[in-house]
Amino acid sequence: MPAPPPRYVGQALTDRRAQALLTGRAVFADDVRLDRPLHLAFMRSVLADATLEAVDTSQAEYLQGVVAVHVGRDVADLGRLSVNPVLPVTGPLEYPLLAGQAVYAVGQPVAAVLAESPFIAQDAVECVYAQYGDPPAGEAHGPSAFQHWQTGDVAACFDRADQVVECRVRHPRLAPSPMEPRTIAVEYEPTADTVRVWHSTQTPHRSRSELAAILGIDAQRIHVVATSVGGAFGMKASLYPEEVFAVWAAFRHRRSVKWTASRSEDFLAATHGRGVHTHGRLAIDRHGRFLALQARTDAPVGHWLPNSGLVTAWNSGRILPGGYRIEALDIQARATPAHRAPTGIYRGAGRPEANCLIERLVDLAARATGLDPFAIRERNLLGADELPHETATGNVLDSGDYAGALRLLRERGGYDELLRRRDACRAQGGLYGVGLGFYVEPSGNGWESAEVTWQADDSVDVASGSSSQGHGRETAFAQIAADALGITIERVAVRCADTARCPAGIGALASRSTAIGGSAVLEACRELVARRARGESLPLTAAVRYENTGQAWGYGAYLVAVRIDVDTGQLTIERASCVDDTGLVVNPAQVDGQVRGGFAQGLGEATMEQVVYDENDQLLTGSFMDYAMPRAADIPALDIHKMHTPSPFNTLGAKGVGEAGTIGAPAAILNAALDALAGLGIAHLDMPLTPDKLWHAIHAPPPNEGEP
Ligand code: SMO
Repeated sequence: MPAPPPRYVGQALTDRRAQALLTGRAVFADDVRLDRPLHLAFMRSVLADATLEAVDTSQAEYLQGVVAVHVGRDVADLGRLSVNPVLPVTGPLEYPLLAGQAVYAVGQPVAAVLAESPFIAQDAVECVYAQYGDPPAGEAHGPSAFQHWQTGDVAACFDRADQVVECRVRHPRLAPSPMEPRTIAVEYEPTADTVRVWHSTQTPHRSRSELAAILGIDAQRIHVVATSVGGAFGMKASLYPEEVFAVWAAFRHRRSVKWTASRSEDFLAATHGRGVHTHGRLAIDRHGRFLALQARTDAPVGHWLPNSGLVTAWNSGRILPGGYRIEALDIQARATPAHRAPTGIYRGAGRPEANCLIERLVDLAARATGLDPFAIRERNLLGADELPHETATGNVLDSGDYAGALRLLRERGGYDELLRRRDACRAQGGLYGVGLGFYVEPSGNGWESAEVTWQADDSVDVASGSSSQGHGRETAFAQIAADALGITIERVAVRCADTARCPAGIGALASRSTAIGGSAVLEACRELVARRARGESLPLTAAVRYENTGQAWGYGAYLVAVRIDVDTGQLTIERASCVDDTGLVVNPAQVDGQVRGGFAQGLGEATMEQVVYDENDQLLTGSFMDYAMPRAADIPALDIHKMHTPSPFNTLGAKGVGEAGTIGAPAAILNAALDALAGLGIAHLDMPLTPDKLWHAIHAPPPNEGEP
């Protein structure tokens, strides 16, 4: 039976959960009321690199209301977190819940207090004393990783090149900063000796399986719920030592346990993103064609690796050379440990790093050859007829019309008009720049599942293994199911992120959930339609484990015009537009929301956000007083345009868009700012482009800042 024409897919329906979320009626982990829970607080290391000689808990234990104080040896024999092995890794893969013989970063948990109130727990933390000794000799403690991709005769290409351009891009280290910090509420059930865990996570099923593996218990004893999660951005993709400790403590003390990180605790000990340093050289022939790319990327890692702790380093290398046709490649990606907070995926997760490097090089190539920034990209991007295209770094770019996206952006973004404004501004001595950033966004690979039941009363229950943290997944999946089954959407109920009520799945990360999780829902619904057509009667259930046949590569481009105030160094975005090809769009309001949110975070990286440590690896940006986040007033209007080339590699045809803005915006803003400053001989600046940094560059360009 052919599917009926779509009625809901493609509609900008309001998020089903918007009312509850916006009026404070959604239940987040910290809202969960438990019966007499123990409240957990951590005493954390004040040093980045030291031996831990002794921890004195006696005074803390003496306080009324303190139930227990634990130190490293109490939890030393537990298992380790598993790590996605996208790069070969060397060095220690330790995962201490509480520090053992040494501390490896400021903020690392050293002791844990369990008390009858959060205030007593916090007071008791002040009464735990650690005695530190000299750091163990040697290099930074932690894992490292390296990979080298090579194809073609790179040296020969550089030899015969007409021009070679070179640059570095250093990404600031960023704090993902979801509205809701890390939170966990563990309800202990004494009869069965089981727990129900409300965990603010992107990966509820993995949270359950990892908890079971680390604690060495049967996963049947753990039920994880993550139905309301207040943002995550990659920071909640992994399970934290503090969270594992909370669950361990519930079993150990046979009591419920609650822990909610303070904002400063998240700055200190939740994962950071970016911090990647990249360097590249691009060889160009006399027609402005790219011959070879040599690139080095170096991503920081902390002393322990989250599940996706190698993904940023891997993506920063393997996504090169983006959508460009370059025959000879020499790409090295490295992950290097430091005595700092762990790093993990943060919205983009290596995609901005790869794309910013190539887009800076392409802009320098345009300048070197005298070609227009649009023209040189169109000349070198893979053509629609060249896709699917397999890259030397092991990717298959699936589908799209890259040059078409640029043509659309050039026209809709008013490029010619922006150039006229630039000329007019410059004629009056102003600093005005126009910048372009093309990007590709590989979305996640692998599987998701769905269980769809068509009830006898014609209502439908969709249970998905995927999840969401403000994405509106329940609405999008209802749209997909209603259309596939040919019923009204009100009859479709969707549930996600509950390990007892949903089939296993991965979760919401890597721009994967609609493409893969949505395909699973679609496949299950199609199966039901086919079975009904064969005469089976209701109720009917279809359970599908769906695996895509390859990654969907969203892509697009951002065009930004900036003005920089000569007297203050303040950068103002005069105009911003984008074209994103996200394949099939289920809900355009959700896609626009993702694009705008990603743009805001991309602008944050480009212009203000930065985690700063001093020379002793002490964190200097431990609160929002010191770490600048973009506010609504900082974010300009963004003109969004779309293209719709379906991905051939998943049933739905959708492509990821969750990270688009964080990838495209920094490249475009950086290119625009350096276009504005080109007349002053400034060819290089590191993000974030703060007024202070721009003012100093304008008024006293340091002699070596023009060199890569
Ligand atoms: S950085 Mo994302 O949540 O895969």
